[in-house]
Amino acid sequence: MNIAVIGATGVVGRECLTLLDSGLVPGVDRVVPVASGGSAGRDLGAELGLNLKVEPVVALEEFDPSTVDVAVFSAGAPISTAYGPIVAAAGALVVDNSSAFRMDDDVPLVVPQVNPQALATRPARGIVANPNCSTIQLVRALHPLRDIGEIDRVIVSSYQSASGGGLRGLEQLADTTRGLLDGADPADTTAGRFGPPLAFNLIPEIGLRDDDGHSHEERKLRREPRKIMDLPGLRVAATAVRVAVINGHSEAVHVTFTAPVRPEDARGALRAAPDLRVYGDPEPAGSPADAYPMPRFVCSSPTERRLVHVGRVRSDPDDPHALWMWVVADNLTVGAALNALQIVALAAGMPWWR
Ligand code: 11C
Repeated sequence: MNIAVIGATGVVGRECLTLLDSGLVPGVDRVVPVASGGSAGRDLGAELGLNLKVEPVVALEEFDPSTVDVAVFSAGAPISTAYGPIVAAAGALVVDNSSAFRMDDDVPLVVPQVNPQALATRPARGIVANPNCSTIQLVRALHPLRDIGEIDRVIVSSYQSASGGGLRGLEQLADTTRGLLDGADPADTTAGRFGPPLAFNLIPEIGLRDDDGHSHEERKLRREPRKIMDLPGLRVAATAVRVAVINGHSEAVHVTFTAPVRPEDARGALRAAPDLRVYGDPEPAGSPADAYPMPRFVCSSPTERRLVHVGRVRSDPDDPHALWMWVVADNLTVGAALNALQIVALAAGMPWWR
């Protein structure tokens, strides 16, 4: 398989190269990193210390899509909108990490652990959409709960890290943190990647607000799970918040079922799900990092970074039909690069794969 990574110098593109290096997708012969012209010729394999043979970076304008079988796009919605259909028309399967095509009826929106059947036939437009990072970890935790009852309503509050804003987001957090520790004025509201400074702060708005006051991230958290889980009428409401965490998104999730449920049954269903780690009762906590998932610990272990972590599964004291849970995952890995490459691996195992 010849695979191109579009946006290879960004945080998700680099994560894709690192995961390819680990052998996540079997049978990869050739890796073509593609980025803006300013990065052309860079040796990302050497920069990232990879064993995988990665070709020098190709400028997007010079990229020949007819030479690859798959192109993973992680360069933002405008680039995907402009180049995705061209690359698909040249015969490559496009796996798109942006929001450009996610809600299009003829583009499957896929989380391999949840709706692999969406790839049973080759996507009509040659494009598969990778969901938003906060959606992926949410549906990975919700889907197993369908074994214990019918889900009626979900209310989620997200605590999203700076890396969700890419390299510029990470820089803004680092710069504003350093500035405050060096004595900068905490009342300074100079706009940056996230609008207000993120250091020692949180910002309760991610993406543009609509007329009803919901942000773009909140709309994604409502619409995407409905499509992936094939539950068009599922009631979902979200509050998405950017927090001063380097990497790893966290979510407080309240799930209401149509009949009474028990936390122990929910934990059992979650434990049976693939690539998901469940914390707490009845397992004793060995260290603070084993008591419940926290982004700092989840994202500092190469193995934990590949899992969805669920803790604090508990009943709603006022509603026997409802549960609370706390869900953490690495947004660059589980929430982006890993899911995209698992889509590639799933597609490559399908009868329609050439
Ligand atoms: C964030 N979820 O944390 C965003 C990043 O639609 O793929 C990913 C945006 C997307 O800001």
